[in-house]
Amino acid sequence: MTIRGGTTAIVTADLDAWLLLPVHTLPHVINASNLHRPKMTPPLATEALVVATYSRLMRLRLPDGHTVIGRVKGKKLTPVCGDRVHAEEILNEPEWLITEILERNNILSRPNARGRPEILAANLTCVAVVVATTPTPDWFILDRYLCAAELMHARPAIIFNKIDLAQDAHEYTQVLQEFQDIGYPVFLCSAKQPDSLTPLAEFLKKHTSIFVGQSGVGKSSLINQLLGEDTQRTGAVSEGSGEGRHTTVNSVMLTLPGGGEVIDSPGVRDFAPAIENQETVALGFREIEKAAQDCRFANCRHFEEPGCGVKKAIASGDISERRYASYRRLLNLTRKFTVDRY
Ligand SMILES: Nc1nc2c(ncn2[C@@H]2O[C@H](COP(=O)(O)OP(=O)(O)OP(=O)(O)O)[C@@H](O)[C@H]2O)c(=O)[nH]1
Ligand SMILES: [Mg+2]
Ligand SMILES: [Zn+2]
Repeated sequence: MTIRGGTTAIVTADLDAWLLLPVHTLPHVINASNLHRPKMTPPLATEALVVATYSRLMRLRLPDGHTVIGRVKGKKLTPVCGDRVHAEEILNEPEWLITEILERNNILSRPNARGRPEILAANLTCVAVVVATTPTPDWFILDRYLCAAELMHARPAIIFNKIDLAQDAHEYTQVLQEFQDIGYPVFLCSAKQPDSLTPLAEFLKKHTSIFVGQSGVGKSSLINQLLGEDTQRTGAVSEGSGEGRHTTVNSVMLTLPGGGEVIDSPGVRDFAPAIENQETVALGFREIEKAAQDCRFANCRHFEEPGCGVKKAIASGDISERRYASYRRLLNLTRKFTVDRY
């Protein structure tokens, strides 16, 4: 603790600590590097990367690698983790001011309760969906994340975690094989067995990734193991419900020692991508999109239309019934959101 100008400021080189503090104390948390700037130096303005969000406060990484706390200017801007922003130093204040979000390459979003898209993260090259032996995998959620990744032109990947707990691996191999057959990389991992993470670490090197998935699947545990230190808090799965406890509450981007950036994100109960119109849904299911080239009608939705290439591919076993059911479910959901919105 340092007393400065009558206010108590927490000086922390490790800014992870500030995320754990109550909101009202956050404005007083400042970076040690700020303190050492001579008072009369004119304020800096620069591009910065949002590496953590906590309501209207963000942790920013400056081009020199230092991190500072940024506050968002006005009410309209809503930066998310992964955003590149324009930030300005505020004279005699510890925080920086975020004045602009620079153009995004892509966004990961989902509809909020009112059906409007809520942006979860930006500028990703990979969406890594984590599933595990516990809590029980929800394959439909996995399909929807893969769909979101396809639509935002990010590389989709599947991480199957807690293989140390798998009593009977065969239980999962069939469905995981299905994903592999349509070209999705599947990494079998255990956060308790560091050697199991070598192929995953190699893959993540090239990417700015986000780890997403149900609460309790081990997103934060995997990231800690990849980092080689316990940076992220983890929490046991509830014995009663078998569900995770939503331990991670905000998105944080971390740099992996072997290369690559990865965002740890809060676990979900459900997920659906925000999709503008029903025609777009098939683009998120790569094998359906491929088979649709053979449909007689260009606007075929692959329901009961005659001459449907997708139905043919299901009959011949080239497309799995489960994935097709998933497509139908997401189509219905998208209809609900797009109709309800107007
Ligand atoms: N046996 C075993 N336990 C694991 C493994 N990975 C994570 N766990 C445990 O699973 C529980 C949940 O792990 P977390 O890392 O907090 O899960 P999370 O996905 O980050 O959860 P949220 O932050 O709530 O979304 C913890 O008790 C971990 O110790 C694993 O590979 N094997
Ligand atoms: Mg977590
Ligand atoms: Zn069709």
